[in-house]
Amino acid sequence: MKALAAAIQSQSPISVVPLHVLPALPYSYTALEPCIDSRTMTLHHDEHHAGYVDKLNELLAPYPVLRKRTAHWLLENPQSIPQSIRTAALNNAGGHVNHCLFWQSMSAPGGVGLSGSLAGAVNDQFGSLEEFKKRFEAAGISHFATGWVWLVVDVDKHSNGKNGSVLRIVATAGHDNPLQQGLYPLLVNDVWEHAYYLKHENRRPAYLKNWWAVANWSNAMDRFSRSDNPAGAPSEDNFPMSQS
Ligand code: MN3
Repeated sequence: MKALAAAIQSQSPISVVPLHVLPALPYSYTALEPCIDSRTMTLHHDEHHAGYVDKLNELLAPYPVLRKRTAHWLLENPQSIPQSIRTAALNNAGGHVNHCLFWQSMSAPGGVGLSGSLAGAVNDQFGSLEEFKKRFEAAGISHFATGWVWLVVDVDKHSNGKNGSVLRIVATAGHDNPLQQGLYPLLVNDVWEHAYYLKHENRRPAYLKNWWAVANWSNAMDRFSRSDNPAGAPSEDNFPMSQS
């Protein structure tokens, strides 16, 4: 706060105020138990996610123009990032964006089930919800090393009314995000070891299977309903990822 006060006093640009912020979890650290333990949630949010936010702010500090851009924008405009920081900025912007959606992709056990148009699309694409879950788990199990597994919608096909083939399961490495491939994410699970190792140790398949108890279908259905906008799906949610 001292630095901020000094900047205001000297009428310096607001560059001392970090743009990207760590949002609070939308539930308590214990809310996802017994599926995900509170110690894992605490470390994952307060240390891992916070670290990506801090590092992103630090990397962008010397670049006033880039500092004004959202993390989503950075992911979708990599060529605008100086080469010297590009890889690190994308990794940390992705870490920020992906974890924000991950927190929103979960809710306390016993939440609403899949229904409506997304249920129809899942049945069209995968045959049944159970078959979709199997394939999603398989994608997470077979993904080598660190990464994420996603249910995404092909926005172009969706907006053209081709409902039979709009959904896909994709896995991404590191902190890559499907937005970088023109795909809009609906639901994501984190398959980095830090997401499950304290409870499940090396048993990633058990983590993936248990995770359905906390999958937030309500959020996925809401995102699906917004993803057929011909102008393109909104790339940033109403989640406080950055200073307004
Ligand atoms: Mn993580």
